[in-house]
Amino acid sequence: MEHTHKSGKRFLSGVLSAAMLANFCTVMPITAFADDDIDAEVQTTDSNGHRYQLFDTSMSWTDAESYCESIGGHLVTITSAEEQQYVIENLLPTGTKKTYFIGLSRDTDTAEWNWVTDEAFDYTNWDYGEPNSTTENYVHMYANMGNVGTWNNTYNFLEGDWAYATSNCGFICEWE
Ligand SMILES: [Ca+2]
Repeated sequence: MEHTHKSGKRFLSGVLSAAMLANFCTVMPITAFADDDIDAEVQTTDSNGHRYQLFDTSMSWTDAESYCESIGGHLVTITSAEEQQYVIENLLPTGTKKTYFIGLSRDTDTAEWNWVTDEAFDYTNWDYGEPNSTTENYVHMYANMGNVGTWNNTYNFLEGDWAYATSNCGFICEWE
């Protein structure tokens, strides 16, 4: 994968025009994102040996989860107060987005909240009054707005540039 990507870069720089390259990136955002975006220098490791990386990039919840999986991880799952505090102290201060997707979503058939890893859902850190809607089936965490670190249920993707829009939402990947 890495080798293919690097040869691809040489091919692109050597042959394609800048306009074509721009088009390539627009059409294939996740592929162009590339697995060498894993950055060992910005990753942090908690006491359980799990690694985390915050991405100040906006995409739908499902695309963010696919992206984390494409680089060997998953959207962050927060299963204890200790892990929540770790994310608040070590990850959120490094980002500029208002909110960050976490790996929690609701099964619309069972109405149950599930972590992407199928870990037990017995720790929660919902903001006051959340989850507040039966149609908001994905979860992000407040970072640079609201009660920092608390969770809000939202939509997979929300257009626009208002506070709750996906354009103001990044995501956090975790590796076991
Ligand atoms: Ca909500």
